[in-house]
Formats: sequence, C-alpha cells, structure tokens
Amino acid sequence: MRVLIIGGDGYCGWASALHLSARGHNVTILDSLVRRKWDRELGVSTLTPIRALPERLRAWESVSGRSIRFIRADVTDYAALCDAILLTLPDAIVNFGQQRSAPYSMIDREHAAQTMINNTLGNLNVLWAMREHVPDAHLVKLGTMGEYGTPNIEIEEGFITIEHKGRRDTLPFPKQPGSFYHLTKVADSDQIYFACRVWGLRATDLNQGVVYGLHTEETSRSPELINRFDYDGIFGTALNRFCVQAALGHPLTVYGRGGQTRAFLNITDTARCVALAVESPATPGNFRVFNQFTQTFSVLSLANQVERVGKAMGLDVRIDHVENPRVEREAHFYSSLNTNLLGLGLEPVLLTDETVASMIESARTYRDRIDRAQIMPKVRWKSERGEAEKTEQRAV
Ligand code: NAD
Ligand code: USQ
Repeated sequence: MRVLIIGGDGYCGWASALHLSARGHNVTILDSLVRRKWDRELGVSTLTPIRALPERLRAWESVSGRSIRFIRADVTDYAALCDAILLTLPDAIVNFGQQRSAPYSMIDREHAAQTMINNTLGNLNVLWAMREHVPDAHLVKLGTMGEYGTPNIEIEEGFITIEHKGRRDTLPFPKQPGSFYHLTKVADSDQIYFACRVWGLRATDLNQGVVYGLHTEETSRSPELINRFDYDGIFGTALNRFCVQAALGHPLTVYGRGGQTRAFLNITDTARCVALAVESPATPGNFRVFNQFTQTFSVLSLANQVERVGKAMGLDVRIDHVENPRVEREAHFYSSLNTNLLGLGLEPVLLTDETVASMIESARTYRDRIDRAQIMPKVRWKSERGEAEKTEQRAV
C-alpha cells in the first residue's frame, strides 16, 4: 500500500515508518521537523543522538534496500499538504504529526494556543484534503487514552450503549481530558467522526496509552537508525523518565501519591498496531476507535519496578514523591477494554524486568548527554495566583 506518514520523524512515527516499509509498503514521511525546533527552543534534547532525517533515510535504504520518500511540509499549510497528497496518492494516511506533550500545552496561553492550532487545524486540513483528493483513502489517526480521563466505570472503545429515560442509544464515550493537549485529541476525534458521518470518509482513531522503550527490530538494524528517547520534564514520559533517572542516580520523580493509573505499551507494539490498522482498513463511512495499549500500571508500581531492577544492577535508586505539578486524581478506579487490536492479531510485548534493565542500560550508554537540570517538572497546571486565591477562600 502507499502510506503517507505525517510526523514520521518523531518517536512513534519513525518506528512505525520503518516497520511499514519493512513490511513492503511504499512509505512517504511528511514532517515539518517542528519537534526538533521545539527541543532547541526549550533547551532540551533526546537522550539518544538521533541523526538528521535525510541521513536516517539513507541508512535505512542501505540496510533494507528500501527507500522512504521525505516531504518537508507543515500540515497546517493546506496547499503544501494537498501537494503532498496529490504527489503520493496514498491508500492510507497515518497522522502522528502533532504537538504531543501535556506539560508543553500548559506552559502559558501562547503554548496552549500553539498546541490547539497545530493539532486541531492540522487534523481539519487532513480531513478536507482527503475529501478533496483521496476520499477512498483510510485515515489512521493517533489519539490518546487520556481523552477518556479516569472515569469510575470501565472505559469502552470509543462508544458506550446507554439507557436514558427508557430509551437506548450507542453514543461516543464521555471525555474528560486532563490538559489542553489531551483536549485537542478530543476535538480531533469529534472532527473525524463528523467527516465519516457526513462525507463518508473512513477512519481509525487509535487511542494510544503512554509509550515506553527505545529499540524496535527495525531501529536496531543500524546505530544511525536510533530513535528519540525523551527524558526531560516536558516531553519525557513516566517510565522512560524513571529509567534515565535510575541510570543517573536521580531520585525517581513520582508525582504526588503515584496512584495515578494509566495504560501503557511498548514502542514495538505501537508500530505493530499501526500496521494492523493500516492493513485492515475501516469500511467507507466507518469511524473505528481502537484503544491502543497492552497493560495498565500505576505510576508508583512502575517506579517500584525500576527501583528493584536498578538496585539489582548495582545502582543507587530511590523514589521521591514530588509535589504533583498537575491536577489529576492520585488514587482512582481504572479499567479499559482493548480488545479490537487483540482481535486483529496483536500479540503484546509485555513489560518485563529485562526491558526495564535494557532501558536503564541505554540511558547509561548515553549518560554524558543527560542534562540534570531538565529532569524536574517546571510546568504547573495551576498558577501561583490560583493557589493563593484558593488558600484565601479556604481561610474565609
Ligand atoms: P513526537 O513529538 O516525537 O513526534 C511528532 C512528530 O510530528 C515530530 O516529528 C514533529 O516534527 C511532527 N509534527 C508536529 N506538528 C507537525 C505539523 N504541524 N506538520 C508536520 N509535522 C508535524 O511525538 P510522538 O511521541 O511520536 O507522538 C506521535 C503521536 O502519537 C502524537 O499525535 C501523540 O499525541 C500520539 N501519542 C504519543 C504517545 C507517547 O507516549 N509518545 C502516546 C499516545 C499517543
Ligand atoms: N508522571 C509522574 N512522574 C513523572 C512523569 C509523569 O508521576 O516524572 C505521571 C503523570 O503525573 C501522569 C502519568 O505519570 O499521571 C503519565 O504522565 P506522562 O507524562 O507519562 O504521560 P502524559 O502526560 O499522559 O502524556 C503521554 C504522551 C502523550 C500521550 C499520553 C497517553 O506525552 O502524547 O497522549 O502519554 S495517555 O496518558 O494515555 O493519555
């Protein structure tokens, strides 16, 4: 199949582009490289020395004999997006190309607005470009488990059948996102569902959990193919951060009590799930939602595992319950279905002590690249003023 991968220079997109190419698909990456720019602006950097995209692609061609085309374009630029679609005439468009950090979207008004515009306008443009130029193509869109929040009932895959005042219907599952970033994903899902209902487009919304891990079968084929691995307080995600902290001898930064439970998956499974969705497309007019994760963990249980494995490796690891910079439940019920991808044949790569050890080992390899000053979280969900007002209100 001809597959256009938007955001293919990023963490999930790079692993997925190589996997789809290895499976024989004709892959094109469209990326504005804006993520590399955001890193420079924030003064953060991936743990791993990732190469420039053209270099990565040359390395892939030399190990696999397969070429991947690169189009540098921004999806918020509608004309450039349409040109790319007309040039490639994709059977499937996989959209990873968004601002994906919750803390980034909460820095200030400008970063919230930038996230909203980048993600929501980009998604809208993809839908209009599909309607105009490739209405039969299949959209595979990266959503997030965080769209649902942490309700006190089991999370279904996208839709829930409810009875209300004696009547029954199947409706979108209620959404309670936890940041402006997560909110953009809710807006995207609504836009896509609408485009499927009204224009007959076909789409799969992959509500992905938190991704961990570094290597995949394909990225391991050459050091020049190494993926990014974020550990800083803005782009770094929980388990990846804990492994880097363990390697550095920095206390593991569990926010608050650590009872926050989330859905997780290995980066290898990200690539496999995307391939499963691409290779078994939704039917015309159909909006499918797959919950893309393999296991759920509380943040504290992950920290405990990293502490145990790190100590067995002879490292000085301890857990610190730092003040939670976010507004979120720290102890709650969490249960979600994830049967759609399993039904398509996903065989999950589950989290083992060996995986944790190998992530800590990778962090030790690149220890000299770690900037200690970027580890603690600096972005707070509530302003200092808001806190002061609340304290005042409590006093009254
Ligand atoms: P990433 O930041 O590593 O990669 C995103 C890529 O998209 C970057 O290469 C960036 O340059 C590109 N991009 C951003 N805006 C663009 C635009 N307007 N036009 C063209 N390219 C643009 O992020 P990631 O971790 O690979 O995440 C990819 C997708 O998966 C995101 O949509 C994210 O919300 C979703 N997701 C990620 C995780 C995770 O744990 N990493 C979990 C669930 C969902
Ligand atoms: N957390 C800690 N300590 C840390 C980092 C995080 O306790 O050092 C906690 C957070 O408070 C939160 C949980 O771990 O409760 C997850 O945080 P995260 O930063 O690992 O993940 P999140 O902000 O939810 O975002 C990441 C990706 C995002 C994706 C999302 C999937 O950055 O792109 O959409 O995971 S999900 O969480 O399912 O919505």
